[in-house]
Amino acid sequence: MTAENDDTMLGRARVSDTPELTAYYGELAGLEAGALWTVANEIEPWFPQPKSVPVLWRYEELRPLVHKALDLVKADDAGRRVVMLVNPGRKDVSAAAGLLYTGLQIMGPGEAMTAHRHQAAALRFVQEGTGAWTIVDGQKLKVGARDFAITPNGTWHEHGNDSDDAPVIWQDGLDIPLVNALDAGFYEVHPDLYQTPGKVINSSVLTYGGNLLPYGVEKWTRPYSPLLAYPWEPTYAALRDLAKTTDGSPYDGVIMEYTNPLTGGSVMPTMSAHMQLLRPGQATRAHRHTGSVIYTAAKGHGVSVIAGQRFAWKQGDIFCVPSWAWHEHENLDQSEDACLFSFNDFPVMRSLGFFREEAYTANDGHQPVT
Ligand code: 1HN
Repeated sequence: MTAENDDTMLGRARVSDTPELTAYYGELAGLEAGALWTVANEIEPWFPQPKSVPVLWRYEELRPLVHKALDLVKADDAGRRVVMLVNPGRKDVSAAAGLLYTGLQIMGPGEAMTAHRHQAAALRFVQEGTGAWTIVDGQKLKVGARDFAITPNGTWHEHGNDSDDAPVIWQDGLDIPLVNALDAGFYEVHPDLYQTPGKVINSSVLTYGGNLLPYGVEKWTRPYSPLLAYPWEPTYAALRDLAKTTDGSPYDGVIMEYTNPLTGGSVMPTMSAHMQLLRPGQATRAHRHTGSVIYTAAKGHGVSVIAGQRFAWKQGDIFCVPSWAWHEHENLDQSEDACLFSFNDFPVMRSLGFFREEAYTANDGHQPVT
């Protein structure tokens, strides 16, 4: 018997219905009130009980349907042409897991969309295509496959694809379900519909991308990273270099966080992102923590066990780890490394004092697969 259904236990609600109580509950309901003990165990669980379930979305299966949207809707009619990934337990809030939203956005050759801004913060991880650009608060950024970019909350943004022949598909990650859970959402269309970008492309990468603190630039006072894009090549090189100096984490392999270069903290106040490298054949040990994570296989192929379920992934696939779910990863290639991109809500969990982490100690650190 587990603790949560042990109704003999003192200190937890254990009141049985009687005709008098049922009538009493009816009287309370009539006054928009209720008896706490009828819901206490549900609203104060022993440990997190996420409605989100582990899910893997196969890129190979989604890609043709994402392409279909190109013919079916104009980008600006749709606002954004996105196929969102919906957790079966979180359909009501359009979340992929917990309070995180994700989707695959496609932009056709030559397409350009109008600018808007909103309370939700966004991030992008490019799946394919060479022509992607975005303008974030007047800064034009060009991003290629496996690049990571941020659109912090409140920044004007518009996107497009300047390739003449190939679509761009990138993954959007947003904290919309969080913003909506807190009833804090705002949305505005740009008064001129389009921004006028500065002349220098990728200016924040040129300013802040070099491991050196620039002098003589405008003092940065905003609560998010001044570096808005993180190209794949230096990210991968950093992981390979780190792998030469350390075994890394037993749970995550060689893992690095995309950081605000001025603070060393997360890129934005509500969402953080990582890239991790699993050595050929490496199998990590299981752990769990509060906070939800959405992963994208950036390189290679492997398998992750999440809450006892086995999910095989290859480049492009997206999967989620709900809060407090045991999880471990394995690179199935014996000669090549594998990389996982991920984003999460850890900055929220940490700043509210909700972050907890635990190692799986039984069975050499590996979960039984059901
Ligand atoms: C948004 O602004 C974008 O700017 C993509 O590309 C997806 C999903 C919900 C709300 C705003 C974008 C979005 C979004």
